[in-house]
Amino acid sequence: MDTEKLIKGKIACEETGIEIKKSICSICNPHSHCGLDLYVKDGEIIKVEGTLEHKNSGGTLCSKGASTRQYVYSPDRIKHPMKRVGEKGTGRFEEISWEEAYSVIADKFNKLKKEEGPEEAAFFVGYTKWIRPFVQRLAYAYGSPNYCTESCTCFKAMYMSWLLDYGSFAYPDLPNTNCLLVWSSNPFYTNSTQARAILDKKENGMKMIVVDPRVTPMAAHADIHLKLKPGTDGALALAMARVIISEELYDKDFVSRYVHGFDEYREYALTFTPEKAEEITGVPAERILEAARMYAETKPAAFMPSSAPVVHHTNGLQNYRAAMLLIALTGNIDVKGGNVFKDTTWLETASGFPTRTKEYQTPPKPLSEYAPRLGAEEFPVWMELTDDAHGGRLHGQILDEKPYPIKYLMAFGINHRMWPDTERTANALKKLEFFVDVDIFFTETCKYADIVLPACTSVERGELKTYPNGYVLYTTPAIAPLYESKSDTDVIFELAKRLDIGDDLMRKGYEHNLDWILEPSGITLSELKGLPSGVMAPQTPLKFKKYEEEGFHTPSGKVECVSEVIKKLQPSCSPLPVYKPSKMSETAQPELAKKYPFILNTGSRLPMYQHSEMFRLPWIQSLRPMPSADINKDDAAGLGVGQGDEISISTPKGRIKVKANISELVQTGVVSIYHDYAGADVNTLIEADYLDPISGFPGFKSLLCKVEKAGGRE
Ligand SMILES: Nc1nc2c(c(=O)[nH]1)N[C@H]1C(S)=C(S)[C@@H](COP(=O)(O)OP(=O)(O)OC[C@H]3O[C@@H](n4cnc5c(=O)[nH]c(N)nc54)[C@H](O)[C@@H]3O)O[C@H]1N2
Ligand SMILES: Nc1nc2c(c(=O)[nH]1)N[C@H]1C(S)=C(S)[C@@H](COP(=O)(O)OP(=O)(O)OC[C@H]3O[C@@H](n4cnc5c(=O)[nH]c(N)nc54)[C@H](O)[C@@H]3O)O[C@H]1N2
Ligand code: SF4
Ligand SMILES: [Mo]
Repeated sequence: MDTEKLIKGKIACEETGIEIKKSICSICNPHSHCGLDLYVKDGEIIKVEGTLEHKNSGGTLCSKGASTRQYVYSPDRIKHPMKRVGEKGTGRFEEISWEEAYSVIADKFNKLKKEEGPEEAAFFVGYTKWIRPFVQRLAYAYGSPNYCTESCTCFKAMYMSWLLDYGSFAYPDLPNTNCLLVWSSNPFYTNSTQARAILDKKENGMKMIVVDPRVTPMAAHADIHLKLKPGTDGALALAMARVIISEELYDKDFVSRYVHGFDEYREYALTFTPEKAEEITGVPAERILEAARMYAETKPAAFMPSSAPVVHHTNGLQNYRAAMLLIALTGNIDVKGGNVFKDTTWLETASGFPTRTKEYQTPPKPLSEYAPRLGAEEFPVWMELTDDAHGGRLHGQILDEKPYPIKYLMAFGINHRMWPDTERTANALKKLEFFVDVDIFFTETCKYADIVLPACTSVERGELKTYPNGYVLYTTPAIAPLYESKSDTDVIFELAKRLDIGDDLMRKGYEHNLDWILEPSGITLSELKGLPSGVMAPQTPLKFKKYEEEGFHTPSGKVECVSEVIKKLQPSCSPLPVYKPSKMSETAQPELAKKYPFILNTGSRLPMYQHSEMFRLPWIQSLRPMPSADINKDDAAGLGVGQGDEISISTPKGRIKVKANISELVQTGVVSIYHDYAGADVNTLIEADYLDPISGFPGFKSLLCKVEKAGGRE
């Protein structure tokens, strides 16, 4: 065949000079991170396919991954290091060299440390997770306890619920379970490789209960769908507990030996009759009974949580604690096919082999010897259970300077729309004396920075990836970093050389650090580099019922229905997993609900979006009108709203206008909207202090709003 035809057909072979390079898409959930086959010619990606031999994604890609070329070659890419020359927020920047950028940053940070104190600098990492241990170590070595991440609105509150109840995170043992209780997760949109595994299990007879206010692909596959009102999870869980206790379906032996505070919990749970729960949650009592029986009677059963939706409520942490206690009640903890304890390998992923990640992240001196972390006073339970600062307090402390000012911020991918009260966040960023933002794209948040640095994408860098099933790989750049961009790790390890940190390990560079972390696993980076499609790492065999020897890692050594940590550190909150309606709900504020009768549920994931990142891509734009919100067809009819009509959504704090997407998937009385739309940012409608008092997580997923027809159809 002639070469021209082969090139036109994008055939990879010697004649065409087209090579297939292996990489990963790191756009969404780190547990997905699908394999990419990139067809590269003359240093340019000309075609994208999924990697067939990738153990988890098996050749599939979603709309986001399929848009990789638009992502990588986006005109919004930051091309050079830049310094701000105009007013903050106006976006006037001037190109500078990397050398100038590094020396300005190093001089400033070293001076701050010497003259005012390293704690006045905060370090932040946004959704991107792959660099977190390095940034955390850099911050601690520099002397600042204020390393914080986007996980102040994600994952950590769920993790805290596990720690309070069980002392450790307990993973659902999906491969071995016969019944999966999915407490709000929709992996078909958010973690596609997990959805594949669940479909396989369903085909083999696994039962599935899904707790979700909306009809989702996951709910559609469920044997029982508990379609509750947003934020009422605690009441539903307690009613299920009541059924399990009163019908004597609970594991009496386990409970009597290993559960702390059971009598108080039982007494409280017994007040949640299925009928009362029906009134609160909207789930028919009969369905609650059915679900409780199915979960308690099918052995073994596993509980599948999610990082976000349940804890995005003002009573979110306690609601999740209540749901998680169903596991102990039925004796499904630390047993095969139930929820099992596994040590994390790398980046919060338990891949079944040991590494030195924890040691790597441990500060050189106890955290108690540093200045108080962000949120130390407001969120004592967080401080006890986690080792980072509370990013939800970042803007507050920049603005109010209590107990001391935060003047500098070194951020890797910060999006000021991710927190409630966007304007306040922007004002805090404006107030900073020195703000460095490292991002792939020139975002609106970059406009508040003093120095902006161009990061490259996952296909332009080398990255260690470990998956929950023990699959591990190390990517090598498929193309050289575009323009003057660099890998985040180049920036971090260059700063490690230039900052006054005294950390010999960090000075040895990125790859040396990774090898140090991997050392106990016996896997080396050079080995991984020779295996571009990755390898299944040998697994440390799981031991079950470890509690028989070592108890649970809680203060009482048992599963805690009554949390001794809450009792001691936050006595204003109940140590029991009590149910309270959302602070802004019809039950809590009936007068307000007359004026704002809808429940506003924000941020439920859509398959084509990833927070603030994808709106800029033409293929993605073509998939759904932007901005838009889902509203039930009956509500739409009541408001006289047709498909695509403009509606306004308002709260006492503000108003946005979006297009109506009429849907039967969302229940009546609820309006569901994605976050991060620049022209219709739902976080401008939420007060900064609308938070869960224990976790400090924002109540993103239930507040009151008004919906009106705004006029004009497209
Ligand atoms: N495509 C895509 N994938 C993503 C992301 C993305 O932005 N886009 N983001 C990633 C991130 S950061 C996260 S945290 C995960 C989230 O992953 P998931 O938790 O799987 O996704 P969500 O859509 O946030 O929430 C799951 C379900 O919770 C339901 N829900 C909403 N409110 C409530 C409630 O009050 N109670 C209960 N029980 N359920 C509720 C929603 O209807 C939704 O169907 O997804 C990750 N993956
Ligand atoms: N109303 C409402 N608000 C929410 C939520 C909700 O459900 N409702 N969800 C919350 C949750 S769970 C989460 S996780 C957060 C989302 O967390 P965010 O951190 O807001 O997520 P992104 O917008 O994906 O990423 C932030 C920035 O990181 C940049 N970035 C991406 N990859 C890289 C990289 O490799 N290196 C560098 N340096 N930068 C990179 C992106 O370009 C972007 O500017 O939003 C939270 N906010
Ligand atoms: S599911 Fe889509 S966005 Fe997520 S890693 Fe896979 S291809 Fe990328
Ligand atoms: Mo998240």
